[in-house]
Amino acid sequence: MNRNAIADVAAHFRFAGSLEDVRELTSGLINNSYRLTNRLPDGSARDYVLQQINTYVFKKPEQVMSNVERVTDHLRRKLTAAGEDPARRALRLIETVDGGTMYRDDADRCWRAYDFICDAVAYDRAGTPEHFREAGAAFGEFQRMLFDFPAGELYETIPGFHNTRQRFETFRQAVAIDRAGRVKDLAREISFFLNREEMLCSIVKKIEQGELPLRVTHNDTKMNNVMLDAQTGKALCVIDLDTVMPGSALYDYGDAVRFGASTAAEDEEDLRKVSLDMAYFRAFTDGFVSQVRGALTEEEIRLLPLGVEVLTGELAMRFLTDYIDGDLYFKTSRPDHNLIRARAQMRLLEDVEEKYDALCAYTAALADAKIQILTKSGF
Ligand code: GN1
Ligand code: MG
Repeated sequence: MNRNAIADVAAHFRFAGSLEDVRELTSGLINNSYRLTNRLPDGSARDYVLQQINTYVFKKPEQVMSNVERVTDHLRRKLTAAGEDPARRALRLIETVDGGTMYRDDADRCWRAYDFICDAVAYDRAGTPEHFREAGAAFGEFQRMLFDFPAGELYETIPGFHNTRQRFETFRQAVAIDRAGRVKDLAREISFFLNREEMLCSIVKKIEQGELPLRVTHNDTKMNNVMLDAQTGKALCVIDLDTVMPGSALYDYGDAVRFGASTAAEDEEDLRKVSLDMAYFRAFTDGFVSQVRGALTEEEIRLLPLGVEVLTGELAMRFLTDYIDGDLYFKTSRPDHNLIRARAQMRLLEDVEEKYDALCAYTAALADAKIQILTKSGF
């Protein structure tokens, strides 16, 4: 959208100062995001993020906003109680001129705005394992701070988002309908998923059987959804709260490792470059577990690697489903983009499968360490 159209939307929010600059932020695959720079009367600048919520993906944007309001309020209260300044540590929504948090324009587009977190960076890929440890700590802290939030009170903004059984149904339907006439070339890819159905549905099954508890989860824990302080490299804040919902801690952990510990981009075409980097895996796991000890059960910590397998396979299948549907869901920048993404995630899953025993040995040791610590402090 052009600057004037954005300025019209911005006029519906209680921003300080007057609009000076608009830049599009392009890293997300779902919403359209813009960074606004406003000039204040005293000459200083103030930055905001203005986002158009993708209502193809989020059918009930009011429910998204209700979740975001409640979760950010909770985080702000927690941080304040812990003696921290929440300004750069939790997202803050900007009120609309009507006193709400979302503006619906004449074309039925839905908009919301946040303070922009300044002097902070979000990486598409962690530059060092240390950065990734910070991301692990940020998502772990997020999980811990929301430990006492009533998960059942949140709306399910995308029903069945990580319900892989439901995802399989959608996948099968897409294959049967073959809307874009692409199925004929995809026999190998399709059987890849059908051969892994049991593994991919195992978290859902454990939740149903009461082996895994429901928690407040972020559900989109890519490294670029964590803001790090540009100077210190320390984690500040988790962003993109649209998919905060009840879910399993394994989802958040698994999706983060899938994205951040991969040696290649999510849409790498050269599959020889795609693998799971063990140093990054260990770093994230250390950061995450350091924050969630006591909040997660020992069994959850032990099972974390299952989250990596399931979430990698799930996203691979989502990309392939969208390719079969003719690219309706994810933004793409070339005709076979979703197929390339699917293949990269399939390759990554194969590598995770090869390393699975090593991943489990690592989290099992951390889970055991927890018992020791608790026993010691019990004396
Ligand atoms: C989407 O919003 P964004 O671009 O961070 C998607 C995630 C996928 C991710 C893959 C609501 O995330 O589930 O893992 O793309 N979000 C939604 O890059 O579907
Ligand atoms: Mg997102």
